[in-house]
Amino acid sequence: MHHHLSNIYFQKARELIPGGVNSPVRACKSVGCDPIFVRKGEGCYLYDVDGNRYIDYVCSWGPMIVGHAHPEVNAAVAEALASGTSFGVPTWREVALAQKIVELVPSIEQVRLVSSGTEATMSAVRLARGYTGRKKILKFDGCYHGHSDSFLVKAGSGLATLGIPGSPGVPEEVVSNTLAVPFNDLKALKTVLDREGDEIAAIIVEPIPANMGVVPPREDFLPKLREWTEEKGIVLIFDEVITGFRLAPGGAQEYFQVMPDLTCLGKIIGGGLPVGAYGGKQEIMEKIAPVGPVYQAGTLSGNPLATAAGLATLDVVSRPGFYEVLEEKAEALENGLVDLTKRHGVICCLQRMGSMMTTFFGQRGPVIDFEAALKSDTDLYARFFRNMLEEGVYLAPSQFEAGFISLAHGWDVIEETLKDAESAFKSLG
Ligand code: KE4
Repeated sequence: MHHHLSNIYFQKARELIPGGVNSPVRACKSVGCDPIFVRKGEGCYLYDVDGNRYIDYVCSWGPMIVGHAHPEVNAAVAEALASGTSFGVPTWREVALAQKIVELVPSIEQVRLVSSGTEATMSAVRLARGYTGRKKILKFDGCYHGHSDSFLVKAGSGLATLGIPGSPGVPEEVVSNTLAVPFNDLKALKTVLDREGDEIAAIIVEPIPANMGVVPPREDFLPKLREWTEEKGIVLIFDEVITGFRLAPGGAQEYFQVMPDLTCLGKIIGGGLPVGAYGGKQEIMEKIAPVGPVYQAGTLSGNPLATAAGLATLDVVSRPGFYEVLEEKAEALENGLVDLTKRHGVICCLQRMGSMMTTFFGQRGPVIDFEAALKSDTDLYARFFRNMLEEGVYLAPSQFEAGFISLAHGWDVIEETLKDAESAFKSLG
């Protein structure tokens, strides 16, 4: 397959846009190739500008759980579009989407819609600081919560360390209140909480980290996190931007039956259009303007087209059997891939939760935290990525991301993927 037109677009894009992309991970730098440019998506397929077709396991990094250009989603957006695109005045769809989220996400009593996951997490942390009057926050190495300054800290080394900037442009003062400890490390967490737990406003966590690759929590990790934050008066924030409506209608908190104080959502609730949300206990949410003093705002928050796409998507995922079928297909793909790696002597560790999974190359596993994930053979992953692209399968262009399955991935597509994967494994050499 050739990528002539993609290459022409990429060349032009690099003149006009830093790195030729509007989000760094799309640049495919870590997998040693130039990005394809997509002409359209349909169901589980992407079609690039050169006419190549790919089975898509990125699903726009999670949102497209019902598949690309789902007829009900498209119809809902078209209907909203006919009445205008934005008003800056409350609309009925915002109420309907808020209602759906409150109904489906167990711990959410009130919710505020925003336009991205970053806005959701940034606002939730500000709210927790305003609610507790405390300054410090704690995150876990390898978890990603969007690109607002407080979260861009370098991974902690072993024990908890005060954050040091993880990016130029982030002042030390900003991250000096951000603590970071290894995920799944209750000992390190306990040490920090004993030392300064009563100065911490919030602990924010991806209940199942997907941004270092999929790393399942130890069985006692989330329950202990809940217990200890309760004891210390710390606001527990679940960043469910990925796991929300991915793992179950009620996300990871329903799956594990651990209830946070605040939840951040994004991706799936916008059905591919820009929607983020944060919500939780009414007692906390009431601190947000205009009811309370903690300020947060957004011109396009609750946008009518985005809420239309989100509502149609949540309608589809709420139907009986949706998650069961997704689970069966994901399990079949997992079993098939594991079998192939054994048959072809490829050392890797596949970790899956529901319809999200990561194959850590060069690892026998389990991969329990960021330090372990970093030991992956990223060159081998890059070669597998390029081989699969050539076979017509589009994987996450980074070892440290999750792959996703959608409703539109039929059993024939799972079979086709396994055939392509066998060829890709064979030509790893
Ligand atoms: P956005 O601001 O990109 O909508 O959401 C930020 C965010 C927050 N929390 C979690 C758990 C997330 O995974 C994300 C964004 N995820 C990345 C990929 N894993 C988005 C892809 C990109 O940055 O282009």
